[in-house]
Amino acid sequence: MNIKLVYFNFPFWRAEVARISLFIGDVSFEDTRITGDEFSLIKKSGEMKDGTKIPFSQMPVLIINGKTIAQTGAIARVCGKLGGLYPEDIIKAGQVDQIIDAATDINVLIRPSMRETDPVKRKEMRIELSKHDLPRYFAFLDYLIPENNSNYFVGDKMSIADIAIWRLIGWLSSGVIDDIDQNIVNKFTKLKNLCLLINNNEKIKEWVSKTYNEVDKKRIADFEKNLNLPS
Ligand SMILES: N[C@@H](CCC(=O)N[C@@H](CS)C(=O)NCC(=O)O)C(=O)O
Repeated sequence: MNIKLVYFNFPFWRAEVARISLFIGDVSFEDTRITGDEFSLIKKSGEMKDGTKIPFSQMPVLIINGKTIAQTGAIARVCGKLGGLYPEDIIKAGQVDQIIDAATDINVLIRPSMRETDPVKRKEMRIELSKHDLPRYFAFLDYLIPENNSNYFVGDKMSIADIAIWRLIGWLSSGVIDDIDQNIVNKFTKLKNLCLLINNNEKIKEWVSKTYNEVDKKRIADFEKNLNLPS
């Protein structure tokens, strides 16, 4: 199988959930990282330089044996299946899907503040997100982690749901987005423990050490420090 994952050169959850699933499953793939200029061309033409069609002109895309698949959730499921991080059981699969869709919802909540150019308005939006919208979603997510010893969202095994939320929260708490509280997850005990569990997974550590630049490695280390602060 010929697999290529196309995204930008940073560890955002939309791409990481797919990259890490393939890495953990030992599935060989081309980890293609495009520049802003290459993306501008894609947006104009709807395709890559080699003629590969990019549906919706958005990233990420997965190209398997020459066929393109867009949309983060669809890509996460395909890579999760290939990497053994997506349950076969139909109910468990639905439980994983609801978390991936929630990650998308959270992303959609944050997007307007990313596009706001007025710094005063942007700050107000971020304060509102930190106070209300994000804690509301985190409380839902925290509630969905069962009270058992595994601490994963579904069953007793890491899935794409855990990786997506770990990376999304890691990004939100990394300080990259001004005015979002870096300790925002700390009072949600199960969610915080989930993030610690994934941060300390040996394969995740290997991936971080292999592919993250020094700035992103430091962000992961700071994330760990913040997660270890008292709730
Ligand atoms: N619905 C898409 C949204 C993907 C998305 O918004 N990707 C961003 C990059 S993180 C993008 O391509 N933005 C440019 C645009 O929408 O024009 C998905 O779930 O994958």
